[in-house]
Amino acid sequence: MKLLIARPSPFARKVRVALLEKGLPFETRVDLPWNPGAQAPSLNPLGKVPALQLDDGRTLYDSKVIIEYLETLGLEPVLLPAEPTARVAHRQIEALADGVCDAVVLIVLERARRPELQSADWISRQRAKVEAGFAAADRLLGAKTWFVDDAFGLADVAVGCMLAYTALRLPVFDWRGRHPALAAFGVRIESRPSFAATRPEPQPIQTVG
Ligand SMILES: N[C@@H](CCC(=O)N[C@@H](CS)C(=O)NCC(=O)O)C(=O)O
Repeated sequence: MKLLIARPSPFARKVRVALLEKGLPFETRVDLPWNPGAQAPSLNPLGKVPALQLDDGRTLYDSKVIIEYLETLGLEPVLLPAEPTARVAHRQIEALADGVCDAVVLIVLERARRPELQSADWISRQRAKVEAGFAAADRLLGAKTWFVDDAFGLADVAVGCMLAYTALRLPVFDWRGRHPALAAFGVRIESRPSFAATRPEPQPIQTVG
């Protein structure tokens, strides 16, 4: 399997973590989908990473679909339990974490525009989503170790990726000070080998617009 990623991408990181957790061998290709000459459009009509090329010739895109596929392989650990209530809870928290990451991406892109084109209102709107998303994640975690049924799973992977990505791209947001339980969760999850091996790194994007 070949996985197209960008080094900072929280969506690609979710898939990298899932592959590592399940012990599946894969080859990584690094792209920068925002820049001219990116490989992503040749694998995903939406021009986004991650995209996973399977050995049988199929290509899967969108992290949620890729992880759904990986789950069908029947390998431990199970990240998405079959039991409906737990499964929906994992998916809900994944949607929350991915939505926060989408908002952070929009802030990064807005700030990459020429200063006279940037909208402070747009940035504030996205920042409000980030802050509300963190508050919701904090409430959902409560005093637990892991988000759903106190067993490591997809919700934890998604929130772990959200925390590190926000720390990288929006360092002015002091979520650790505001949400100590999430900060402790971040330390806990980053100590897993799958997380330690996939820490997000910045890649420069060219000015947009
Ligand atoms: N819903 C998608 C989101 C993927 C996504 O937004 N990836 C970003 C990088 S973090 C991207 O490739 N963006 C390029 C673009 O929008 O042109 C997923 O979960 O895979």
